[in-house]
Amino acid sequence: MIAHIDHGKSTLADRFLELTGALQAREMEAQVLDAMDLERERGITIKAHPVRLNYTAKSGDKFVLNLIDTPGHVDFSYEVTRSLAACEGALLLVDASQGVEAQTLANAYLAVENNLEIIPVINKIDLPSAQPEEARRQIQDIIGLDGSGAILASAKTGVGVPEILEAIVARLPPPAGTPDAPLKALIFDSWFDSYRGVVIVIRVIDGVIRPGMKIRLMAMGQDYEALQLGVFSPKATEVDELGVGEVGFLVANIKNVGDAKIGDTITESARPTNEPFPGFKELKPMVFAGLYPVESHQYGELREALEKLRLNDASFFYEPETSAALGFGFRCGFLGLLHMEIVQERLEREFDLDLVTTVPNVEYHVYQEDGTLTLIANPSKMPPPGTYNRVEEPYVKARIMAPADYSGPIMT
Ligand SMILES: Nc1nc2c(ncn2[C@@H]2O[C@H](COP(=O)(O)OP(=O)(O)OP(=O)(O)O)[C@@H](O)[C@H]2O)c(=O)[nH]1
Ligand SMILES: [Mg+2]
Repeated sequence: MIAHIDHGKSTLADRFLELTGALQAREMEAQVLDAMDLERERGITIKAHPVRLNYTAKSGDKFVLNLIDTPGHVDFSYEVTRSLAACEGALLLVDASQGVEAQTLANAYLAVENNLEIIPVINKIDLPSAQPEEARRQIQDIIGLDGSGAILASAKTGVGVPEILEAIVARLPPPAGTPDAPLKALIFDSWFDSYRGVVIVIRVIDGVIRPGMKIRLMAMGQDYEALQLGVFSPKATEVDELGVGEVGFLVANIKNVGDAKIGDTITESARPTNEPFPGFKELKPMVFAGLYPVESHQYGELREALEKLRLNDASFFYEPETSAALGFGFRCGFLGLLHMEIVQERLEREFDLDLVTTVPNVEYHVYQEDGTLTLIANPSKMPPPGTYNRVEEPYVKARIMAPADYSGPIMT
C-alpha cells in the first residue's frame, strides 16, 4: 500500500484488519499497525509493516493476502522500495481533497519499475472538500494509469473498502514462484531482539522454508538452522512453514548482526538456488551530521546501538569520527532531516543513550591541483584556502509539475 504522506494508508489497513476479522473491535485503535511509540506520537508511519489477512471473497473463495503498509514521507522511501520488491501488486491511495502529490507520483513510478499491477484508490471521499473526479483525472493525466479503474473509498467510514478487497483478488496476479524449486527467500527487513538475536522478515519467492531446515544467507555464505517461523496476523504468530508468496519472520539464532543483510537471499544449504535476488540499490545519504554521546564512556554503547539500529533501518550510514570539542563519536549520513531526527530519537529511546547531534551539512568535493578528489563532510576537514584547485557543492536539478495557474508564483 503506497501513497503520499497522510493520504490514509494506515487507516485503510485498519479497515482491512476489521473486515477480515484479524482484529476484534476491542483490540482496534486508530492506525493500529503504527506500533512504534514515535509513529503514534507523530501520527506518521516510519517503518513498513507487513500483515497477513485471511480473506473470504464474495464468491466464497478463500485467499491469504499479505499486505505491507508503507510510510509516505520521502525520507523513508527506502522502506517503500524494499516492500515493493516483496509484492505482486500495489494499492495506490490518492487523497480526494489533495489529489496526486509528489510521493504519489514517485511511489507509483517505483511500483511500475518493479512491474507491479497497480490499483488506484481515491480515499477520503467523505470529506466535504473531496473532489474525487478531479483526483481521477489526475491519476489518468499525471500518473498515466487508467483513472476509470480507480475505486472511490473512505478509510474513515469504510465506504468502498469491500470493493478494494474484491479488486485485490480479482486484479492482482497470484505469486509466481515454484513450490518445489530450491528455497529462495528475500530478506527485506530485520530487527534485533535481545533474546532471539536477529529476527529477519522474509518473502518466499520459490520453494518452502520450515523450522529445522539448514539455511544459507547467500551474501556472507553463512549457514544457520531455521529455528522459528511466523507471520504477522498482525500479532507475531508461529507457523510450521512459509511457502511461495508468503511473508513472515524467521529466527535462526543469528548473533552476528553483520550476517543478516537487507536485500540478501536465503536458500537451503543442501540445495541452493542459483539465481539469488539481485539486492537493492545502494542508497545515497543526503544529510550528514555528527552523533556523539553526552557521556564519553557511552561511546561503546553507541557503537553497538548503531549496529543494531542499522538492522532495522538500512538507509542510514555511519563511520567513526573524533571531534576536538566532543570527543569520540560517529559521522552519520541520513536520507533527510526527518530521518535524522527519527534516528536520533530511536537511539535515545530504544537504547537509552544521551546524544549530541552536530548541525547537519552536506558533502563537498574538494579537487587538488593534480585533480585528485577528496570528499569532505565535515568543516574541520576542509583544507586551508589556496591549497586546492576548486570545490564543488551539491545542487538539485528539479522538475516542478504544476497547473499553469501556479507558474507565476512558482517563478517568483
Ligand atoms: N476524513 C477522512 N480522514 C481520513 C481518511 N483516511 C485517513 N484519514 C485521516 O488522515 C490522517 C492520516 O491518516 P494515516 O492513515 O495515518 O495516513 P498514512 O497514509 O498512513 O500516513 P503516513 O503513513 O505517515 O504516510 C489521519 O488523521 C486519518 O484519520 C478518510 O477516508 N476520511
Ligand atoms: Mg501510515
